[in-house]
Amino acid sequence: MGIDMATRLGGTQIPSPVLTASGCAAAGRELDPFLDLTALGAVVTKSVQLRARSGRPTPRMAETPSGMLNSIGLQGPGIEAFLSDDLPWLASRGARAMVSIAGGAVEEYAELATRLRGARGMIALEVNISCPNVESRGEVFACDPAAASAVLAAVRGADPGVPIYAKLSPDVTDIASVARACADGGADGISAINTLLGLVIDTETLRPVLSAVTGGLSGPAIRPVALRCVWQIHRALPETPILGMGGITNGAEALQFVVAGASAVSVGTAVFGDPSAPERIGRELAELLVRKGFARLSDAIGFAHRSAELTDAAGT
Ligand code: RRO
Repeated sequence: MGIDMATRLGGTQIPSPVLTASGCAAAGRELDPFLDLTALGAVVTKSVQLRARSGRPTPRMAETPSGMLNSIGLQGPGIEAFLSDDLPWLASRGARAMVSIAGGAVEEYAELATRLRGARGMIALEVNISCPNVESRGEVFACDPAAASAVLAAVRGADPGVPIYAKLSPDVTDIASVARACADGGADGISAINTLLGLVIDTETLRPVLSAVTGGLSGPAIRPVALRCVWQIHRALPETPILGMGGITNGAEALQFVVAGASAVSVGTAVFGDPSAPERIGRELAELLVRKGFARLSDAIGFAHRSAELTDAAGT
């Protein structure tokens, strides 16, 4: 329809600003029957660790008003199987992969980045330093700027050869300072946000629904929080690209993230109800941008910040 929807993940150009969100479609196979994976900006894969992991005991998902709570606990095949099976499958489909990595120690992130160096089909790394379901809940790297920076510096030092995004948690007092620490450590971009730590109690059993007690809240319930985080990060670091996510279900909601400062968006929880959602949202976003008179997606990034009447005080 004549609008240029191309954008960049760090230095890498992608044809669409809509990506999947890590953890909501494993390594993309589940979505393949429902949409054209190659039409997405990228498939963001479930966070992979050095070793295979079965995750937390069930129940590990619960419905919430306008959202869901999960405590999957980093279930996954481990980096070896990921490299021999998942990533080659995505590459054989012609899909671009943004590979999410997670670890329990700085050195594990560095080793993962080293193992992934030069992997076919990988166009970016998302460094997940914000999983709320780690065994030691108090030790989320993204809740401490120095720890976050150390992980990003280690990944940068491993030189994976692709843009590196740091995935942040909203469960902090000042997300902009964590984003700045990640950029200083070597992140090319910021993914915002991971889930918020939440709790649901069953009023029959009077016990937490999730076996892990707490879990990560996602879906439309968290969208205003996510949007506020993108806004604050863009204001603090206007040159740093942001992959925005949190409860996006349609093009208008994606547009909110773009004008708040995101150069691309991830769609996660929405795919459970509508597996073709990322493709539909890309179409709807393009239509809306045309209706608003934009010739290029890139002209809309951060547009809401340019309004003359916004003062610095109002913008933070
Ligand atoms: O696997 C999980 O339980 C999980 C991860 Br790694 C994450 O980053 N965010 C989330 O809500 N769940």
